[in-house]
This record gives sequence, C-alpha cells and structure tokens, in this order.
Amino acid sequence: MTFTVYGDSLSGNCLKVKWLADHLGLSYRWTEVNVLKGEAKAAAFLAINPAGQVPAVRFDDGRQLAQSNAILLYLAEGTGLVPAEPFARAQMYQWLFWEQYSHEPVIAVRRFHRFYLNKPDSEIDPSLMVKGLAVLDLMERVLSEQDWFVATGFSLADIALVAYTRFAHQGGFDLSPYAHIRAWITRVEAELGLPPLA
Ligand SMILES: N[C@@H](CCC(=O)N[C@@H](CS)C(=O)NCC(=O)O)C(=O)O
Repeated sequence: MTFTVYGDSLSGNCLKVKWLADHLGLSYRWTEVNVLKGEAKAAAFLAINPAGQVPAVRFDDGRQLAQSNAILLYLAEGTGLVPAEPFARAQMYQWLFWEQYSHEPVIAVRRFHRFYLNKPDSEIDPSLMVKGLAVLDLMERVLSEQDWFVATGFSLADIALVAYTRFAHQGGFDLSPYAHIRAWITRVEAELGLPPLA
C-alpha cells in the first residue's frame, strides 16, 4: 500500500498521520499543502478533498480519504495501536471523538491565532484559554491514574491527543503545572521515536 499524504508540516492533524506512518514503516510520499497560503482551497487540492482541509491521503489505486482520525484508523487497522477487545476499542474511539470535538477546536485554534497569525493575547477569544485549561485538567486527572488514554496500552488515542498537546505552549498554554501530561508526552515521543521539542 503506497500513498501520498497531503499535509501542512505545521499542522498537528497532519503530523499525526506522518508520525503514525513513520512508526508503522509505511511507504508514502509527502506533498506539502500550505494552509496559510490558501493551498487547501485551491482547485488542485479540492479534487483530493472537496472539504478543502488537510490532511488527506490518496492511495496509488486512486482511493482518497480525509479526516485525520479516520486516516489513522485505516492505516493502523490490524495493529496493536487499535485494541482488539471491543470495550478497549470503544474507549479509544471515545478519546478520538473527544479530541476532535473538545480538544482540537480549543488548543489547536488558540495555537493557530497565536503562533500562525501572531495575534496578541488581547485579540484572541478569552474563552479558548478557559476551555483549554479545562481540557488539560481533565487529561492530567486521567494520566495521574494510567499511563495511556486507553489503560491497556499505547493506542491511536495517544497519537491523536499528543498532536496538539505537544504544541500547547505555542498556543500560550503553560504545561509546567501538568507533570503527568509532560511525562505522557515523553512516553509518546519515545514510542514514536520523536525527538523532544526544545
Ligand atoms: N477534522 C479535520 C480538521 C482538519 C483541519 O482543520 N485542517 C486544517 C489544518 S489543521 C485546514 O486544512 N485548514 C484549511 C482551511 O480550512 O482552509 C481533521 O481532523 O482532519
């Protein structure tokens, strides 16, 4: 299975796919799509994903797939990153859906305004900080009791959630009070072979 990943290298949603594909040793090409330059809305890319968002993948047989977590699930099917036991698998889905509905729209969006658009804090919706801290508090509580989001072991839930948590400081979130989150990020980086961020 060879495929092309269309992604922006600064995007956590896209990096999830890269990290997983590298971890699994899959054969793929990376095509850079610069979101800030509007390339995700260009006609050439809309033919790959009509929703005009990265990441998207195109398999060499012509099939195309979008939505980062759907891509993760497809690529990792049959591996230990997707628990075989139904309840553990459902717990992994629980975290994947929570990541997209509650985590990414807050942590990633604040990072986008601050890090991509260089906005001062005064111009960023203050509710993003409040909601982001609640997200981090919840993660910290979970990780104070277990090493991984699905207690049985490292799974796609950890890869999806680390994507923007790892860059939370770029969104103005101070991770220093979150010792369990920081230790978990280090564990996930070790699993994925990622160098720690400076
Ligand atoms: N739920 C989607 C979100 C994808 C998404 O928001 N992509 C952003 C980059 S992180 C994008 O392509 N934005 C371009 C735009 O909206 O024009 C996923 O998980 O793949």
